[in-house]
Formats: sequence, C-alpha cells, structure tokens
Amino acid sequence: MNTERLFYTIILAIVVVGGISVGAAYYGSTISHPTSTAPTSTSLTLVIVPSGWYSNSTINHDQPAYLVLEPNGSLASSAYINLPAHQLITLKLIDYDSYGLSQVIGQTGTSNQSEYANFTGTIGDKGYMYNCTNVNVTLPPSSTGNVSIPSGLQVSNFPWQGNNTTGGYDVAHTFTILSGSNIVVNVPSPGMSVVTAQFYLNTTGTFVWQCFIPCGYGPDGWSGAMATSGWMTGTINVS
Ligand SMILES: [Cu+2]
Repeated sequence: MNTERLFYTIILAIVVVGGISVGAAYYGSTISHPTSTAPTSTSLTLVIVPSGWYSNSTINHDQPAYLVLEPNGSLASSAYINLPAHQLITLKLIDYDSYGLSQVIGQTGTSNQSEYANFTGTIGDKGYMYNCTNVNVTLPPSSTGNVSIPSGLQVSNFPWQGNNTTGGYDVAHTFTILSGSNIVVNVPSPGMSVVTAQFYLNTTGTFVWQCFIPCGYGPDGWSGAMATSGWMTGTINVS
C-alpha cells in the first residue's frame, strides 16, 4: 500500500468509526418508545430499565423507566396503559435495576411510608417473586438454582433489612395504582428480580400509576423520571 492510499484508508476508517460512534450517540439521545398498540389485556408485563437517556441538558441523563412489554416482544411507552375492569389481571414486573436498600419511602423524603413495601390490593395481598437472589430463601433439595422455583416465592411485604441507620427496605421501585391519593394496588419490586401479582380493577375510569421509591433526580429524588409520564408515572385507563 502506497503512502497516499494508506492515508486515505486511515481517513476512511476514522470516518466510518466516527460515524458509528456519532450514530450510536444520536440514537441513544433520541430513543423514544411508541404508545402501546396492544389491545386491552388481562396480562400486563412491565420491564424496569435502570438508565434510560432522559435528557442531554443535564448530567442526570440516566433515569429509570417502566416500559410495556408488548405481546409481540417489542417495548412500548408506559405513559398510557389500558386495562379491563372486573377481570383478573396478571401483572409481571421484570426489574433490571440494581439491588439496593431504600431507606426513605415517601414523597416528602422525610416520612417513613412503609406501606409501599407491602403488596396491597392484590389477591391475598401478596405477590410472587422469582430470581430471588437477594432474599434469604430455602430451596427445594432438587433445585440447582433459585430460578427453578416453579411457583415463585410468596411475598406479602419486604421488611426492613439491616440496622436503623444503614438498612432499608428491599424495594427498588413500586408499581402503584392510585385513586386520588388512595392506594388501589401497590406492587413493590426489588432490583434484579421478577415479581408477579394478580388483582382486579372494579372501577372504570382514569387512574394514575406512580413509583413511590424516589428514584429520580433532584434533592428528594422526585424530579426527572418520577415526574415524567412514561418513566416512573403514567395513566391507566380502565374500561
Ligand atoms: Cu422508581
């Protein structure tokens, strides 16, 4: 290869690699998910991703988000979710966020609202937990790993872990359906886990869903994702 050709080969390589980098950055900064087109269904599967690209204009661009896993396998925005009234709904939360203890639960950032560590409004006020690597459980003798627990681990709440100053609740996010300020359904989710729960919604209309673990940015953690529809809050239409 002569010197001139080598020069242009290097330039081409820089352009190609640079172009891929720019393309990846551009894609990352503009990614958005379409509104769900799935028909109203009795099953709702939500994926919690830890670091969506929230904004270019802040160093806090990494924000967690709930996304709807559609029946065809694609991900859709959680801003508007349609659910049926008077039918048993099976909710599955697939939580890819990291495990951590939440010390403060509550919008004020000063109160200790442990009700968000409880399963509320679900059948039996309980849920089922899979991939429970963060929880002390006894496995059946034939089991080689905790993912083989066939029916999941029944959980009614996640108790405070550790001591008073450094401990917390084993809850990374909640999927909480509100009627006004009343909790209709509360499903807590530890990080790196799968949680299922079943419930009925017996009133038609529009409801707010909200995560109640302050996982956004700002001094109290209630900005960013926590205050943005399709991230840690949204609307549920029950019909
Ligand atoms: Cu959250």
